[in-house]
Amino acid sequence: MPTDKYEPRPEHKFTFGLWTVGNRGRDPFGDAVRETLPPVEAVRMLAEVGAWGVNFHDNDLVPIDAPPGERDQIVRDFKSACEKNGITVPMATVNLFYDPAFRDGAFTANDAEVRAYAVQKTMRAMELGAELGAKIFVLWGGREGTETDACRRPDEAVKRLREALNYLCEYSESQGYGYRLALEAKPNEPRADIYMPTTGAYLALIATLDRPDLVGVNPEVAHEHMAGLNMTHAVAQAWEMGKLFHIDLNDQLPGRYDQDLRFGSANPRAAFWLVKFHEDVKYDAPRHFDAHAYRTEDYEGVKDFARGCMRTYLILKEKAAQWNADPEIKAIMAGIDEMNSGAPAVGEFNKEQSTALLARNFDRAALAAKKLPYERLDQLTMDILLGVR
Ligand code: GCO
Ligand code: MN
Ligand code: MN
Repeated sequence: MPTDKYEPRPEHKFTFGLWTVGNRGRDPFGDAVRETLPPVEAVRMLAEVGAWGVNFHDNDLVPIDAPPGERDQIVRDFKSACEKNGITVPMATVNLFYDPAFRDGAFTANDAEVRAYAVQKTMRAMELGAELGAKIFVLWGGREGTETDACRRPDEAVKRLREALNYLCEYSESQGYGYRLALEAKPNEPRADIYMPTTGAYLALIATLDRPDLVGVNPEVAHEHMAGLNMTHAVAQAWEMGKLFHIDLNDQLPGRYDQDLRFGSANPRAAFWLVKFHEDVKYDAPRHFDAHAYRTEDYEGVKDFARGCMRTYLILKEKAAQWNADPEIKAIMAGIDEMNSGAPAVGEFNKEQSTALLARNFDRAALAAKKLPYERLDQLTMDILLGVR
């Protein structure tokens, strides 16, 4: 059999959520178009398309009102399906948005009983994930937000969120789960405005937690693009801070509803820089596709969707290597590097050094005349992306 160089392999750590391949195509205007996909079937499908892992919300696997006996049977069956199919469970999460109890939020709800229930539900979801071997726990506060800011002072919401996160870190440690918590920002949908709208907002919150070492972020392409932001910049900042614990790959056009498109299908150029960044820094955590197939598809089409996500990633990975090895690009980059070689721009501050800096003369005309061939550089990038180079 010819080897396909875009074939997913375990070292790529490609994962999908039960809710992604199991998405039934329901939207606010229309009902489901696909039958329910039982979790063990989803695992079989993921193995068939070549994925490495599966992730789930507590209730993707165990119905919210399942009695304990039923829960345990479901977990046993799922575990054996994962083992049989060679599928791993690197991440688990909790659904704090579907049930009407969370209509005013979960950790930030005004009702203290709802907040307690949300924490309890998360503790149980942590246990479920740990039973299946998950080491990353994602928290996406989908309902943590408002339609009217009359309902609470937004700084109160921040305090409640911090309190819940501190509690859950302690709980995870006391249970020996060894979780790293990955916080996922989104600007809106399903709420008009969600607290912590960007990855940057979460990075700032993490520094105020009792155990910042245990907490990082899970940036999502669609969420940054909904806010009109540059996903790669958000990811790079998280990476630089040692906080890129997980990633949600998909795609999204600006100014639309929450699309969850196949990775790279809306803005392949943005996807290219994102993949290039991951590969350049040797990112080694799971690459999770938080997307779903078009509503037009049956489950064969869902496989096409899943294969497409991974294939696009691997094509862009190859393009990134081509970019790095391209002689003309290398020459331009060497010219850029040269401007940055030699003495540091300002160096460490001290009195003497600052006096010298104040006294230094800069030739502004010479600075403004230096060549910055970014047009050529970008066109070379486009030539590579469009396949003519
Ligand atoms: C969304 C989010 C979710 C979360 C998931 C994990 O827009 O609905 O991206 O898919 O990633 O709930 O916690
Ligand atoms: Mn999303
Ligand atoms: Mn997501």
